[in-house]
Amino acid sequence: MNDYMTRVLNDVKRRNSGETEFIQSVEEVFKSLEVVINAHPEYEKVGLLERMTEPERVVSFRVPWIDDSGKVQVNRGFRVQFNNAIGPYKGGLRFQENVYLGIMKFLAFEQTFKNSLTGLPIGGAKGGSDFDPRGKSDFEIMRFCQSFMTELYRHIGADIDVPAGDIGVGSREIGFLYGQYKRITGKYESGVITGKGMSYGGSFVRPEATGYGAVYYMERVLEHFGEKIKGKTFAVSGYGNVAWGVALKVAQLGGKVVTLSDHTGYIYDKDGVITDEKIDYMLKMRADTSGTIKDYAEKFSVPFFPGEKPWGVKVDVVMPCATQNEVNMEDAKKIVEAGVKYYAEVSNMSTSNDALDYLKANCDAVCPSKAVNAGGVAVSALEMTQDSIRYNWSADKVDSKLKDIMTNIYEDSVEAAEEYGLGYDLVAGANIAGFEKVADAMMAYGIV
Ligand code: 2IT
Repeated sequence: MNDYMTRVLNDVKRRNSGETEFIQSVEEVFKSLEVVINAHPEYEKVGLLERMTEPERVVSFRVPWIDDSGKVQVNRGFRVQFNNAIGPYKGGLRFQENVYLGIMKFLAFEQTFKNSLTGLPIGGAKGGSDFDPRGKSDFEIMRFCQSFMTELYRHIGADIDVPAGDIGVGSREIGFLYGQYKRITGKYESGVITGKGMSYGGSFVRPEATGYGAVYYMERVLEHFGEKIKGKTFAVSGYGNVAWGVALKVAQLGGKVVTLSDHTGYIYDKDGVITDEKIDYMLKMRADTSGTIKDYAEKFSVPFFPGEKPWGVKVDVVMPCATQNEVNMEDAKKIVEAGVKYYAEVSNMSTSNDALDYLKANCDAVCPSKAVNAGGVAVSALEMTQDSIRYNWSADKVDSKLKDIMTNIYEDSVEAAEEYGLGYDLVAGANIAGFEKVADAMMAYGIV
C-alpha cells in the first residue's frame, strides 16, 4: 500500500479502535484501490480517502419498549449515513444481539460501494439495533419497531435516507416500521422504506432478489469458464431469506443446494433442496424463530452435523449466505481441499481477509459480496422508482431488470480489473468499479 493509503488506514485504525469489522472492510477495499490511487494523485490533494472512510453522520439512540410481562426493556438503535454522493442514503436495518457501531459502520461502508455498483442512484447507509428478535412475540416485535421508528423517522425520508431489511428484519418488521412512520408523519410516503408488502407499495421479486441476483451473477462466472448451473452442486450456509432465494433459483436452473445451516450446525441433503415442499419449509422455519436447522434434518430424514459449518463438503460452488466472517482461514483450507472451484460470498463480508486472499490464490473464481448480493438493494431501488411513479411493474419485468443489473455488475467488475492490469480479479474489479463512480461525484462537489 502506498504512503498516502497507509497514513489514511492508520488514522482509520486509531479513530475506530475496537471496531474490528469496520477496519477489516476498509483494509479489504484499500488493497484493491492502490492501483487507482497511484494513477490519480489528485485524490490525495483533496483528502478523498480520508473523507470516504469517515461516515457523514452517525446516529445512536435509546429504544425503550415494554415486553409481554410488563418489564421495561432498553436497546440501542443506530443509523450510519455513510455517503450520499450519488443518491439518497440507502441500506438495510439489522436487528441482532451482536449489533454495535463497528458492524453498522462496516455494513454502511460496504453498502456505499455496492450501491454504486448497481448503477442506480443510491448512497450508502446501514442501521439496526442489538435487539434480539428470537423468541419474541409479534406484539413485542411490534412495540420494539414502533419505538425504534419513533426516533428514526426524523432522520429518514424518500429523498434523504431509505432503510430496508437485513438480518432479523423481514416483511413483518418492515410493516410495523412503515406503519409507525406513516402514523407519526401523517404522510403516505411509500418511498421512505423498501421491502414493503405488495398491498402497500412493495415490488414483485424483492423477497427473492438477493438470492436470485447472486445466482444470476454466478451464471455469468460459470459462463466465463464454459460452464452452467445445471448439474452443479452448491454448499450454502444459513436458511433465511438469502439462502432461500439462492436455493429456489439454483433449483429452477437445474442445480442443487445440498447444505443449509445455522449457529447450531448444518444439514446435508444429497438430493438437494429442490422440491417445492423443501423450499417452502425454509420459509416456515424462518417464520418460527424458536426452531433450528435440525428441524429440517428431522422432517426430511437427512444427516445433521451439530456444531459444524458446511465448509469442506465436496461441491462445485460454495456460497456463504449467513453473516460476516463465517469463513475463516481454517474453513478456506477445507473449501480448497474439497476441490471447490467457485466461491461467491453472498452474506456481507462472509470471509476474513486472509481467507479471501487464500481462496483467490486457490479457486478459479472468487466473487465478493458487494457485487454478488447487490441484487437485493438493486431491486429496492427499483421499488423506490415504482413508488415514485405510483405503478407496479410485473414480476417478469423486475426480474429481467435484475438479471441485466447483475450482468452489468459482473461485466463492469471484469473490465475495471482488466483496465488496471489485474487480470480476472472480481474482488478488485468490484471495489474499483464501485469506488470510481462515488469518487467522480465527490470530486465534482469540492470539499464537502
Ligand atoms: O445488505 C444489503 O444490501 C441489504 N440488506 C439490502 C438493503 C436494501 O436497501 O435493500
